[in-house]
Amino acid sequence: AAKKSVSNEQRDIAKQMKLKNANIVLFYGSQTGTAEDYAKRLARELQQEYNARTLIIDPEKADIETLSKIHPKHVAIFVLAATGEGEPTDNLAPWYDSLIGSDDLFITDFSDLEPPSFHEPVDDSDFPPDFFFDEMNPLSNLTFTTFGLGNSTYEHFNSPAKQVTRRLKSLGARFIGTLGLGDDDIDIDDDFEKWKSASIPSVIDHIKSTIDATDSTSNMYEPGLIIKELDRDSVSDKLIGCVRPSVDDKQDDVQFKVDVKHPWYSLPTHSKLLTAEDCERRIIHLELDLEDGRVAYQTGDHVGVYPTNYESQVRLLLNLLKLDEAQPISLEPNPNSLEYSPFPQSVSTYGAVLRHYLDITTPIPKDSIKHILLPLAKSEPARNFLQKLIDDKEFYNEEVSSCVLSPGELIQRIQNTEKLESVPSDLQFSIPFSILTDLLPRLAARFYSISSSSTESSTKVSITAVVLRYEVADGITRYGIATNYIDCIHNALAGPESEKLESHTFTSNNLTYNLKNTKKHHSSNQLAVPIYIRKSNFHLPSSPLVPVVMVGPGTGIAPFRGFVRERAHLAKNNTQVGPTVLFFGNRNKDKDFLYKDELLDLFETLGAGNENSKLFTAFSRDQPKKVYVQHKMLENSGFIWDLLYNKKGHFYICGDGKQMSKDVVAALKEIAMKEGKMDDLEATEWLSNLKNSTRYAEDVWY
Ligand code: 2AM
Repeated sequence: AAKKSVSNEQRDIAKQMKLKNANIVLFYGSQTGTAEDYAKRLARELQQEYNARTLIIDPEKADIETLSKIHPKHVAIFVLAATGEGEPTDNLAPWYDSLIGSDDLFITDFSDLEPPSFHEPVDDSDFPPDFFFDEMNPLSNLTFTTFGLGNSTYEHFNSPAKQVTRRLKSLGARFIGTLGLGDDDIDIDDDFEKWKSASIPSVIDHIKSTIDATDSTSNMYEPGLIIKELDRDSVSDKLIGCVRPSVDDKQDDVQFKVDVKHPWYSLPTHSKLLTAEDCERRIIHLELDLEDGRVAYQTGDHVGVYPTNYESQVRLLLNLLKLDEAQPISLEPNPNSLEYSPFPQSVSTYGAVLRHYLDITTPIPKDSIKHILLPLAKSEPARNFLQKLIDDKEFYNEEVSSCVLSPGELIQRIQNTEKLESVPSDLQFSIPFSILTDLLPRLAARFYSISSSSTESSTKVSITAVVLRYEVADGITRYGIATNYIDCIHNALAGPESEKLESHTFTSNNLTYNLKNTKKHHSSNQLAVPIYIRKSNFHLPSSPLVPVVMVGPGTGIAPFRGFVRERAHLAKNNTQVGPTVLFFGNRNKDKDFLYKDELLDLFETLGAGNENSKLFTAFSRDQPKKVYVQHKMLENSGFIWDLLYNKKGHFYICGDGKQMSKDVVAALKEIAMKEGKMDDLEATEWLSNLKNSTRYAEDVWY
């Protein structure tokens, strides 16, 4: 076999580990940043509590072939989230494809690798690893463990974590600890704790000969970024204005791409409030321009939106940490740090970082309080308060989780505790900004099911979102970050033209947003929304003749508006279209019949071409007894059965996955029993066959 070798040092895992003297490498597969954050927190714990030296690697930024070069006395930890129906995340996809698809993948030429010099070789089994190399087991040098983040209500629960683990084992890698299958449907933090107790001892045991107990630097915390304040006049406004949510790169026209790390700044062109003014919920329709179609999508895909934080939380942190929002700063990676805090650009301002890069509203988890906040506390009252949060689960729940206490509010709480006990100001709790950038996760994109049709309008994408706000305690309201930002864009569009160009402060609910830095659309000074498209498996059948039955109450209507528009568009252009059936439900016909006139029109068109194209609605709160979409399905069981069973139609559900989708599936089974004259077992089997076929698709959220 040809010997494989790599030249690119930065993509070589073993070389990067050596550079950092690391004995544990953590790989994360992360879509929205959760798995990335877990990896980061785990790395911190391994450093601070076990003297390990860790390195976190984004699989997208490393060559999988170099897994075989990891030192046999070191450990790799995979923290892998599942996305969609149980698919790998975008940043894991290239590795996943090569792992599952290729036999001859791993490097077998180790000549470019020197034996490690940082620790005395303990015995003969130390490097060079080609000594070990075994053609049949190319990963026999690798020792690893895995924690997956998934949701058991999805068909393929934690599939990436399971598949990667199985494949690495089959390639000769040694698995230690247990396979952690975190379940978001129950309590993923708890699963993580259990997995750590079961696996970390084996990890530490494996690397113990490489831990230098005398090395006091290994557990010494160094911030991931070196942040310096710059002279205001030396920095061009242009640089500060950049808002790229993630690492690296110049966007040039030759290699133009749009993905999670390279959002497209889309112009919002049109928006509409879909609910009545007196409706307790606001549901917004927002259209975004994709311009010349350089950003492509398919009906049924998802759009990721990068939100901006609202001002009250931004100002709170600026005030507590005594920072000037307009102060230009440089952010450079700290070569001495084991922290993982990649930053997309080297110049910004305190204000821009807080508005666009950091998640400043998600509560700080207990382990971060322990590893980052506690060491910063200089006063007795602060230490006592933080220690109590760490030790007393109930106290933490009360003070932090149940009221969704933001990081700024927590810092304020600490400072208030100090004030009550007259702590002198020089001992007062504060956080250097560089540490704050380690503490807080990055602000992740939020996904929405696209509610437009790419066939009808390939250069325009639309979102249908309910503006999230809820009360957590007496008078304390919490606001969804992205949906309130969308509402703010809606309000900005509704305002006068002049404001759109000149102002950069906009409002939604009681919230104010400063969107100056997102006025970045090419050379113009217009508001732009950073987005990218995520492919889904939720698509119309390729033939327009195939019957489709769609169930989408609430904002679950989103992809189906796209589906229905697409089919009506085809029908208008003289294409024959098969039965198109939609079950839509909401609370009140007069208040939240989303896209009412539009849907009635579209179904008139569809119905004219096919008598079986129908819209069914269920308004739950228009009468004393709840009427839901599944009740309407049961009322029309013969019709549905004929389309699905006899005519081999496709079935789709979109919306709430906690209860609604389960109830709809139960109704489907009931229909099979009634109309197909099946017994319980036969109906279950029919349903499971349908679910495993391409004729069934879900796009649900929790
Ligand atoms: P409700 O809030 O009045 O109970 C969109 O949210 C619509 O879905 C609302 O009409 C809501 O009704 C309804 N809904 C709530 N739970 C449901 C369930 N389990 N199955 C179907 N629809 C449900």
